[in-house]
Amino acid sequence: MKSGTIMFTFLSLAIILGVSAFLLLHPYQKPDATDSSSAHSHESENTGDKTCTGTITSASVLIRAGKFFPDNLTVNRCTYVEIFNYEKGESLPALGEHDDHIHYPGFVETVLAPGKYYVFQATKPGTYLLHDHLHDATKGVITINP
Ligand SMILES: [Cu+2]
Repeated sequence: MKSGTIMFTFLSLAIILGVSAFLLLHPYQKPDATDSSSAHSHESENTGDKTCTGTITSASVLIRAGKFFPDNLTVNRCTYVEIFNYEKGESLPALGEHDDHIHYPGFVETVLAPGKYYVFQATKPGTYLLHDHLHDATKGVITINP
């Protein structure tokens, strides 16, 4: 009788876990199913051509000794680009020429303390200059493939 009770308890737990897992996983399929890519096409003129789906990839750029490493980075569209401040002082990564910054969709100019990083998703293809606004001699180039 006791082992029967234990078996029943285990089976109940297994069913609860199974249902929970199903309920947890199920909602994640909804955004894809209800994805209306045409609804926002006019508004998203400035935020890249298409939504980003599929595998998440990332790439890193370091600011160190007054330089970007690499100083010329090429990534595929939708890549998450991490900009690390490995300087001893603050940095302020910005896109475009110094004092004539480009407003890239989703890119927020952020002061980085030493050891901090900033991440943005490269949604809009093109070739952009990259500089440290606090040290405008620190320059690089980032190319985002279509
Ligand atoms: Cu600047």
